[in-house]
Amino acid sequence: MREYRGADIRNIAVVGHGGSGKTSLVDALAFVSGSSKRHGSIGEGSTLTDTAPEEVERGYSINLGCAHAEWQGAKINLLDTPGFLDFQGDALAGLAAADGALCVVSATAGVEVGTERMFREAMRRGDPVLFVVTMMDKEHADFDAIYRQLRATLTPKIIPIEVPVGEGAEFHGIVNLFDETAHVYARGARSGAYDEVPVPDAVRPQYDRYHAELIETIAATDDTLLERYLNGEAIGRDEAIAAMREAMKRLELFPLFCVSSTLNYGTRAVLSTIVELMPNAWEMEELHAFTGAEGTSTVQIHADDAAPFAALVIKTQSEPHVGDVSLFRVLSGSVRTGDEVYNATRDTAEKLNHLAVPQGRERLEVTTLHAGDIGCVAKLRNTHTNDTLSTRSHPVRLPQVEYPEPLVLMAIVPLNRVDEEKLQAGLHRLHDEDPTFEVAYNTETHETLVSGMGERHLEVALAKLRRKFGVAAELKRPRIAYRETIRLRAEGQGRHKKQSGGRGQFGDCWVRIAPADRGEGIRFQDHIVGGAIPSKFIPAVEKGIHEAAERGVLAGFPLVDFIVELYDGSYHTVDSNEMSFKMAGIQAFKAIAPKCKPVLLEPLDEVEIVTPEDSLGDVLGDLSARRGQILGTESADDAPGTRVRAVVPQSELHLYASALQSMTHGRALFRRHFRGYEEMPSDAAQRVVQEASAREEAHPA
Ligand SMILES: Nc1nc2c(ncn2[C@@H]2O[C@H](COP(=O)(O)OP(=O)(O)O)[C@@H](O)[C@H]2O)c(=O)[nH]1
Ligand SMILES: [Mg+2]
Repeated sequence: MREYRGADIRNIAVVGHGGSGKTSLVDALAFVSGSSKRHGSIGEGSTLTDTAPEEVERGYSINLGCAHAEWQGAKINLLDTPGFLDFQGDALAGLAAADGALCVVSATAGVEVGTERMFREAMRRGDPVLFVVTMMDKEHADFDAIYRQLRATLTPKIIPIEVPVGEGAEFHGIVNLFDETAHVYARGARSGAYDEVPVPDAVRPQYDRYHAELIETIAATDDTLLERYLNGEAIGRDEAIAAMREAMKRLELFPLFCVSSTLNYGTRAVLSTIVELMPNAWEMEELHAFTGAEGTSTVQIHADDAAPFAALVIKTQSEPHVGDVSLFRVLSGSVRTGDEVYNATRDTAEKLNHLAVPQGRERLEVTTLHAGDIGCVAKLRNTHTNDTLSTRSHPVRLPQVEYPEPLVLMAIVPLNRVDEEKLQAGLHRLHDEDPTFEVAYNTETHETLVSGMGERHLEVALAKLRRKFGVAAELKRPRIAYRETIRLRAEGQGRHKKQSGGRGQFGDCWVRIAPADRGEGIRFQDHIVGGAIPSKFIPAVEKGIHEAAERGVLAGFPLVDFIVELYDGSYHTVDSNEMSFKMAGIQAFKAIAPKCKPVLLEPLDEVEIVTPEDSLGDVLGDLSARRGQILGTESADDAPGTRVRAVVPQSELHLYASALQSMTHGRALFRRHFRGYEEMPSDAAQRVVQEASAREEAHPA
């Protein structure tokens, strides 16, 4: 592999809805450039970038994949991203590592949720976008219709720079609107080779219309060009291209293409256009990175070979027999194979043995990588997704990819109890690879909880656990960490007395229990006067009450938010000890708490939803069926639709993300976070109490 410098590198994220043809396009582009030797297919599981068994089996992308196409003296790094929302973490990482996006739209499905979402994300990042209509060979493919739909739903700044010759089964070429030539493909050949011919008569009217529109649109982005255009002067190809390139950087124009990846028609034109119109790696916007361990000051990062080395790890992935493979983008400086670098995020030294560039799963070894390039390396010791690699002499931490918070929560248990430790280790490795997959332990319900972007995400995590870490596990509906509290004040005695042969046990206390504010926990007050209980035994009473409260009185959940006043008691000089007073504390709690009108508390989340207008009624109705309390609705500013904020019991939110997506056809945005505990309505509480006593009967403690 040749050495490439930033000016000859293009980093392109291929984004769009799941199933729109991204992986097939990446494969076709690498193949038609000659950089990949075979033309893979999804059906055969032989594409460059869908190589994990989980991807081959399911037929869709899960992990960020990276391949490259060497074309016209440049190297195009293609970051193939997963389209499903469940795996959007990797799609966001792909966008973050690229300087521009290729937004893929299927000629038959058109604009879908994932198209919109990824286009908006690219806009937010300020990245230029090329649109590609794929699957032009499929029945009912309709380029004009897709073009109109794109303009109507995404932006009117989309403009075709080529048009198809034929559509569906008749698709056999493209006409380039800049060059006034057509590429016509021999039927059945899939090599990507074509004949260059004059614009066929059948396409002439379409050519004239689109050509005029293109030139007028480009002229409108530049005052001098516009003046000449209005004076009726011709605008040459090169100046039109130059103006388009600048307009793309300002997000004022988005060119549109069409291809068939299966037949390899139109793919070379996509490569040439990427080289010609997309920014090179040296044009990257300046970044600010934190210096030193405290990260108090920042330093500018330029794509400059002479600057100190700094690279962001976009993705790590552990593979059986290979170990961890880290994919990274060099943002400044260059690096040579065998170099020792410094992971400033974790304060560890790492050695870059066998530096390589990825071609799908294959790694092609290189001696040097320059600023702006994307490379990979295996077997780093302690480097994970989103870490920065730099040098000991110039340690920096680069801005990290911001991942969305997980939306779906499940409990996980190993099928075989002896695998518990392996399960924990595997789960933490999965989190290191994929920050949108989180692991936690709930000390109240004693469950290991995993959370992710959707059910599919968690199911794939199970499959990875089994394959990579040899643990079979299952997902369960998580238990809700209910709590109990009291509504009334009461008092009473706890007395523990035992006389069995030798030394006896004696503890006696008088206690008052009263409600406290939500979130106060247990507040213990010692009001003993005159040494009715010696002070050394008082902590034992408190301990006993805590222990008893932990077991609750209604349904076995910890009882919280109350004040305990210890106001009297008695002791025995010989028989009293700490144990006896702890027992007395337990007795006191058991005797008094039931008289205090105990009630159940349930955990509530605050949820924030952005829903399209036409689903608002359904979303609100569903929230109230879930005992949700609407806090407010307003029109959203960051996405089309209405923002709804509500407080909903956690027990009603199980798999809510999935329900919401099916209610809104995948167009809703959703966030949740823990809000606090509130008293449960009595009918709902009744059910929880009944379930608890049924559990108690089945498995007595
Ligand atoms: N006929 C036809 N099918 C295609 C084309 N590109 C992709 N496909 C098929 O569309 C499906 C989805 O493609 P894939 O590349 O996995 O889409 P992705 O999810 O966006 O990566 C697969 O079954 C592909 O074989 C194309 O140009 N023509
Ligand atoms: Mg894919």
